[in-house]
Amino acid sequence: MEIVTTHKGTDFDALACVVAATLLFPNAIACLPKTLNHNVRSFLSLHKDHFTFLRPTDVNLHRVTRLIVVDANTWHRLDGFEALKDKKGLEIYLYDHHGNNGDIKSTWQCQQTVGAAITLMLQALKAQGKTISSIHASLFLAGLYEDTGNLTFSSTTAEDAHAAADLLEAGADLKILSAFVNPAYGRKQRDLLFTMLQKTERSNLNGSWVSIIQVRIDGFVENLAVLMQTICQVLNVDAAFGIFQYPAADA
Ligand SMILES: [Mn+2]
Repeated sequence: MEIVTTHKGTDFDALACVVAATLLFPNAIACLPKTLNHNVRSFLSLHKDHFTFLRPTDVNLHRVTRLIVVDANTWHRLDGFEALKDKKGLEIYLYDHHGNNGDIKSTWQCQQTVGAAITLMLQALKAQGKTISSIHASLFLAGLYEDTGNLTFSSTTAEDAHAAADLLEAGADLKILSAFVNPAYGRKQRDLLFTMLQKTERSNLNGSWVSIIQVRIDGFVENLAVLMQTICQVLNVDAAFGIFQYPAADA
């Protein structure tokens, strides 16, 4: 049995890669971790008819002969597969864009530091001459845009931009994208952003503007990375560091 899986806290790039892997490997069964990002959950709740996913607890690990890992390169980021680490005869295929310093020892890998892992999957799909439906193209472009900040992050490569062009040609729906990528802040995030902006100071370190903000948070708040990006833009600093203190740490 062939399983494709990705990292916990699944974002659009990871979800896009899992779906793309099922197109590349038609016998592979897609398995998503228990924890999905908020926007991925909302996307799937609306478009669930297009996709079928197993949960890690549904997989009989004894029967897995090939594990396809996408958008991740360490065992602890996967959900429920660590027991396969030393399984004899297991094939592991890896598609990832996080560099090759992970602890998953693959039998075959496609690793390249591009802006989004979906770019690598799309190159493979293109090489196999596979056609992409418009719902798949929309999901893939959501992954690509999310991981590259709409092609503006410095990690973006020409390959990512080519992949975006191919997806628009395949009928990616930008309306679906804008509804799910960078959704409006929820109340918790807005409150936290407000608190953080009141606490910020900019300092100049060897010619670079830096801001360090320490804040206590009440329970789990999603997408802290997106919040930090906003802080960076609003304060116009080169780097911002957020130190988030959970109530449990006070005990
Ligand atoms: Mn990614």
